[in-house]
This record gives sequence, C-alpha cells and structure tokens, in this order.
Amino acid sequence: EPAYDTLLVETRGAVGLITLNRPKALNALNAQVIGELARAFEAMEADEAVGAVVVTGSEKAFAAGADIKEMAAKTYAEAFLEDFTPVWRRLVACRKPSIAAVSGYALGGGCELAMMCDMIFAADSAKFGQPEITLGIIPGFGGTQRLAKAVGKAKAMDLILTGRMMDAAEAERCGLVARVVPAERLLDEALEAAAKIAGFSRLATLAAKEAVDVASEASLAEGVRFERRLFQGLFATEDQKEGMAAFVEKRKPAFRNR
Ligand code: CO8
Repeated sequence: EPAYDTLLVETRGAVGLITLNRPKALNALNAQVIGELARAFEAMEADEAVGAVVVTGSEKAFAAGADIKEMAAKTYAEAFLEDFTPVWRRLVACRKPSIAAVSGYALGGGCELAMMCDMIFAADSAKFGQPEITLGIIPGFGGTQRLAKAVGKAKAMDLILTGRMMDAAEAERCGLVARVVPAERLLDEALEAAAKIAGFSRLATLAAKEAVDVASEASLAEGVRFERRLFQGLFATEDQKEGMAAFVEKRKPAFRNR
C-alpha cells in the first residue's frame, strides 16, 4: 500500500480520519491531492473496521481551492482531457457516511470537497465561498449544483456570482452546515459523531445515507418508494432484531452488521 504525500490517513477506532496536509499551499487541491483523496476514500471503503469517515484540514484552511498555480497555464484541450470528474466520482462512490470538519477557509474546490461529504461540521472560524468568478472561471468540481441544492438558488447565485465568503453562522443558517462548534472542539465533535454512526448497524447507516441522497435526484414519490423498499429490507437483518430486542430488554444493542 503506497503512502500518501499530501494527506495523513489513519483510523481512530471505527472512524477513518483523512487530514489534508499541504500546509504551504493552504491545502490547495492539485492533481496529486485529488488522486490521493480518491485512494484514501477507497481504502476506507475497503476497510471493514471503518464505519464512518472524517475529512479535515488545518486550523487555517480546510482547503483554499483547486491549485491556481497548477491551473493557470492550462489550455482548453488540457482542461478537457484532464477532467477530474472520474477521480471525484471514486470519492463520492464511498457508501460509508462522511463528515467534513471545516476550520478556516473552504473555498472553491475546498468548499466543493466539503459538499461532497455527507455533512459539514464547521468551526466558528470557518469561511465558505466559491471565488472562482474572481479568477475568470466558474466552479468546476460540482459547486454550482451542490451549493444550489444545499442552500437554494438565491444564496448560491449570490455566492457564486459575487465570489464573497460567508462565515460559519451564515453557512449554518442557510443549511450548508450541520453544526457550528468552537474551533478547538471541531475535530472531537466530528470524531464523536462519526464514532456514534460507526456504532450503529452498518446495514442501516448505509441504507440511510443512500436514501437521503436519493432526495436530491428523484421525485418525492420515487424517493418515498425507494425508502420504503430499503426500510422493509432492513427487517430481514439480524441487526433489526437485535436493535429492537435490546430496546425492549432495556439494554445496549450489539450490532454485528448482519
Ligand atoms: N492554489 C494555489 N496556491 C494557493 C491557493 C490556491 N487555491 N490558495 C492559497 N495558496 C497559496 C498562496 O499562493 C500562498 O503561497 P506562497 O506563500 O507561495 O505565496 C500560500 O498558499 C498562503 O496563501 P496566502 O499568502 O494567500 O494566505 P492569506 O492568509 O493571505 O490568504 C486566502 C488566504 C484568502 C485563502 C488566499 O490564499 C486566497 O484567496 N486563495 C485562493 C482562493 C481561491 O480563489 N480559490 C478558488 C480556486 S479555483 C477553484 O477552486 C476551482 C475548482 C474547480 C477547478 C477545476 C479545474 C480543473
């Protein structure tokens, strides 16, 4: 298993922790970082001991965007041929729940990476934005779509067309962020939530994630039907029997992912 140059990848109990580690460039996402992120998510997916994943950066920056120095001289032909979409797809394909723990800047590709995770926990110091417009481009890692879905058209247009940053409080108000916590609590809060998720039946957590994700793509009727099939299917699991028996018997359930 080759090591990572731009990430720190470890497991803490049943939680996978991926830390962006390119401090001199504020964790700017170059081709290497993006490739390593895809590889790290695949490793977490493959590791049976891992039940949830946390992605974080440094105190100053989650990630300050795609690497501008790498992009600056790119031609249309190069941009077209070096499409990162398949690489990001490997990351988004992870079925295990993920939390982006964001402190400092989450700009451009950094904000887009955070939005590819299932939820965002923000330090009170966090700053979110899609400043691509200031560089003569637009978001290219899904930002126009995921931001619009997360916060609605009005706020997405405001952020993407003006390039301004929004603070953690505004990001929580508009629904981009699940929780805002004091900066010094951020990683613990994310690791604790991930450990909690990892302690439930994986059959249920993966189904829950898959069902919520359908909400952004299907009609309400289709989504509800999809949910119902997954819900019914869970009654075929030992973990459902165990979870409900434990409730009735007033004890803690011991889920075995079966
Ligand atoms: N790319 C490359 N290097 C960066 C980036 C970046 N996105 N952000 C910061 N750095 C570097 C700086 O150049 C600087 O390096 P050096 O010391 O060698 O000069 C170092 O990191 C520290 O940065 P600053 O000195 O600028 O730190 P400040 O605290 O003064 O400012 C900011 C912090 C406000 C975050 C500032 O660095 C900034 O504005 N960064 C750029 C933010 C930005 O515009 N991001 C969007 C990038 S475009 C994008 O993400 C498109 C995604 C889709 C692209 C698909 C294409 C294939």
